[in-house]
Amino acid sequence: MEDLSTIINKVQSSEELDFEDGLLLMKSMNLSLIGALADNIRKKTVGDRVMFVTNCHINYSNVCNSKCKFCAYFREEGQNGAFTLSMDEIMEKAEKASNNGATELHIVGSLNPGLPFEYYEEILIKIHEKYPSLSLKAYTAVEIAHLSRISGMSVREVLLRLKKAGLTGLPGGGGEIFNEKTRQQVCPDKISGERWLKVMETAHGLGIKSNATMLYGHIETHEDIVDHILRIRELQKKTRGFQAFIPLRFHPDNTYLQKNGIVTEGPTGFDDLKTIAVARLLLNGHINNIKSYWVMLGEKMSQIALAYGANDIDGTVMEERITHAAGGAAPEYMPKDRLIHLIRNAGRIPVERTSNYEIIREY
Ligand code: V47
Repeated sequence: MEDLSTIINKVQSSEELDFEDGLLLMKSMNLSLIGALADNIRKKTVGDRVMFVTNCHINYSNVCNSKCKFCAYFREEGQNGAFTLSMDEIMEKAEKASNNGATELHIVGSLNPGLPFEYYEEILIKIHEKYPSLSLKAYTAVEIAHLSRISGMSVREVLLRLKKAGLTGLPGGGGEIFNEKTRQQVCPDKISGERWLKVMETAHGLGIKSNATMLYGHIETHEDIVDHILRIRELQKKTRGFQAFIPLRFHPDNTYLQKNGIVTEGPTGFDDLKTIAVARLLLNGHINNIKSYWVMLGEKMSQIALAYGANDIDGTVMEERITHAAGGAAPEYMPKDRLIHLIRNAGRIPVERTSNYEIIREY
């Protein structure tokens, strides 16, 4: 087994881990040691609380011209299953979420060439007008770049307009994997990793916080994973605008990658836990919240990940479509009581939070 003693010493003396350290960790099979290191750092930095939010996803459309090879959610215009929600349908969903006690709406969709900037803006204005206390975590950096392109406004102007309309923060989607060569293979028509980071930098500069994601378990290498996390860390040093990091577990069903025999299976449990743990170790001191997203990891693995460096389990979610289109077997909705039960049974303290990580209630 490889020697991790230098890394153990660095972690214990709070020294920053570098690319080579990250690579050694990713290549290591000593999961219990890596997990224990990450769990220790988690305990030191954020304690025993595990955060969750009462939230609802609204996916406004699946008509998309990006056609990413890992995505089973998108449809072509007019294709069977293609949809775009009307404002009334969106308001119905917002009402249902509000009645169910949601404090956050996670609104994301697609790069639909038929929708103007005003559609996106109106969603926020209408919901914010009617439900001013609902936080609107809406539109990924990829959608923001798309809105800039179709409206002729700069990214800054787009963000300012959306902020005025009621935007609370940006979700972390669309990060995928930054390495240019790998990105070209899995999402050639998406903005580059560099541009994704630039949009986030602009948002952070305007006081709009965001999350960051990484899609793992497809064709990426260990180098790609470490590079991705470190690029997020570098931006975080500059802006302090990322609130959480979320490794997203690839689901292959119905995707181009699976249909063409490029990736036949999703990541194993070992990969899931190691990715969470390595993220905690590499981001230590920079991003405190590491999410184990139950929709993608499943109930059991997301709970176990709490012992491998994670301190946030996302939320009740209600109505997620992206993972479910790709074969995600987790339920559509996790009642608050169930989240609390899972957290307590991991020996931790359940804490309901707002979209921006303010504490609502400790259970
Ligand atoms: O951007 C697409 C990914 C993302 C697949 O910010 C897939 O709090 C797995 O970003 N298998 C959307 N993943 C989800 C997302 C997210 C989720 C929860 C919380 C937050 C947050 C953000 O899902 C996409 C893409 O990276 N994705 N297809 C798939 N087949």
